[in-house]
Amino acid sequence: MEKTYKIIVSVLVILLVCSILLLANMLMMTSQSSPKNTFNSSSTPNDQPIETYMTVDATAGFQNSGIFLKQGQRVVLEPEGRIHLAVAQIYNRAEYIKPLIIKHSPSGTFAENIQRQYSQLDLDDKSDKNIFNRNWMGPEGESVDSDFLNDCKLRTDLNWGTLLAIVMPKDNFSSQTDPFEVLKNQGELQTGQLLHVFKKKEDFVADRDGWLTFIINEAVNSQYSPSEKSRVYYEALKKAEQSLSGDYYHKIGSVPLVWFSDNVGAFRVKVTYSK
Ligand SMILES: [Ca+2]
Repeated sequence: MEKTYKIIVSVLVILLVCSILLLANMLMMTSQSSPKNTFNSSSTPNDQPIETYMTVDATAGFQNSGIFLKQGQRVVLEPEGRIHLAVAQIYNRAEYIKPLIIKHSPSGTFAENIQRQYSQLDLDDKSDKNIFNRNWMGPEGESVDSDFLNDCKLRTDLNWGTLLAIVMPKDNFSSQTDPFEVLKNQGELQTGQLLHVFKKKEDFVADRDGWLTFIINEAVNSQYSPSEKSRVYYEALKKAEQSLSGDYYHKIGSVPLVWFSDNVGAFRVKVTYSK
């Protein structure tokens, strides 16, 4: 009887040891596979780069993409599209195309009445109504001289119309706010911190936490501009605005962004980033 009891106890002990070993083995396997499973289930979606598109209007000031970046975060920017900074010149050019074709075609190509119809335009007259030296441009902008606005550009060292990007710490501005006032209210950011996006830019790194924001390089009249001319033009236009206050047919609109108001077109920017 005692022998039988010992055998039963021994079998139970063996079963207990086997159970413990089996349980330990299962726990070890679980602990080894756990990080892999966690990695697969939670980090893969975050590792997928996010692709989104932002339209940058040529007529607006700073435009917030709504993308919040952490300092040091890398973003790929791919711009495309065309803008024009002087819409009147588009009409001027269109007016001259037919007269120029007629003028440079062999005589007899066009009937007398057609020639008379288009002969009144005069290229020797260099008034604003006849000039068309500015063109549609891509994000690299256009290198042309302005008769009195060169010093008023946001980035005076870059082409007119160049696409510019910056990270704004606060989102308390609109696309209609004076761009120099926006920079001042963001903690005295400088125009030199506006980075150009000529073409696909793979080395854009957020230099602070904030909102990815775009604007084109255009002249601004502002009391906050480092350019004296920009401040003088701002005051002059404010006075002009007052003098026209009773004039229903003549409105200046936004004084800081008045040079944006005759722009047309937009850039589309593909933004690729990871959360
Ligand atoms: Ca303009």
